[in-house]
Amino acid sequence: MSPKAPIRVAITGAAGNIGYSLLWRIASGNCFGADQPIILQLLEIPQGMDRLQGVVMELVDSAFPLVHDIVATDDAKVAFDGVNQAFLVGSRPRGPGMDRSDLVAANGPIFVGQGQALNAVAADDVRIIVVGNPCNTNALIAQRNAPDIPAERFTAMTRLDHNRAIGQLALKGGATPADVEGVIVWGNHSNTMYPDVSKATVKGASVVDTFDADWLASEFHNTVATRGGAIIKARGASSAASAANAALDHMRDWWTGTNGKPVSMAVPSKGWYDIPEGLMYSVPTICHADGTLEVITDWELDDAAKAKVKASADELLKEKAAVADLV
Ligand code: NAX
Repeated sequence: MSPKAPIRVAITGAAGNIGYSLLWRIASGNCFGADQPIILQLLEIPQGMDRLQGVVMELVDSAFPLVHDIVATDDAKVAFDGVNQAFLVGSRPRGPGMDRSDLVAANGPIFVGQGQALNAVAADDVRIIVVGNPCNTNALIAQRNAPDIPAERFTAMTRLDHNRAIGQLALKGGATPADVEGVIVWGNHSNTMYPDVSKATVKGASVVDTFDADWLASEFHNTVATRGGAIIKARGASSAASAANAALDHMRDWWTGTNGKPVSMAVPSKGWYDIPEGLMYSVPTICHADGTLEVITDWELDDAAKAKVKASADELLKEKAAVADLV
């Protein structure tokens, strides 16, 4: 069989903490397969270019057989030229005294420019994950500024929340993550997210039937929703390797398919579950091997779950209103 042609993979914020974990996993074939050559197209802001050059030197020194070329640039149109897979990681972190709406307003313009650049130069088959926070609304902004790219090619990352939920259930249940199935995180990547275990199983047994209901309602939910802050407190730095791992899981599943199993992905709502149309909202999503994403639209939600789904949608509506001029 003749070797595969390289695909172009863009990573923004490539000199940052998540980039530093993500790049090595992508370059070693963990995302797109051990036989899929890649061209890395790395974007930074001008102040990040020295750090990025250091990262490129280390990538060269890693001598990855799959890496056919590395582009390092501070120009989004160069980074996204012909790109097939885009990881939008770079954004401004939350500074002292900034609340969520300040963060939305500070980062919005970045995603206007990146959406426009993707629209102008990306490959026809481009697939995009937004990791940079607030990722759901940033993804919405990029998508609205890329009218020629089908909306469903834009997604935002809730996979870290999904993986955190699996990790907690495995720990509590004396199981491994592979034993945990059917967990879905709904909504915004924020503490309004809803980690739904109504259909989850551990070693085949229903979580709702076999786990302590109080633990599920309080400690489990809080641990998943506030894990990012707990990691900053313990480590003195925000989650980076686990975030990179989650981005990889999200894009690898989209690349290979999930064999009919749903995973958590924020995708543009079509109005299912009364989630306002267009919001980037995390829902149970099956990835098909042909690259299409299928949202499960008949998942049963009780009244309490519906209220949580609505609360997260309401938060996203507020974020959208804060950037109304950009979408
Ligand atoms: P870092 O501050 O280490 O790195 C971010 C990098 O992005 C920096 O090198 C910076 O120069 C660059 N950058 C900033 N603006 C840019 C632009 N316009 N174009 C290109 N590059 C730009 O942050 P890191 O720890 O890597 O986190 C990156 C983003 O991921 C943050 O927004 C963070 O909040 C978000 N996260 C999202 C998660 C999720 O689950 N969706 C979880 C982890 C993480 O908190």
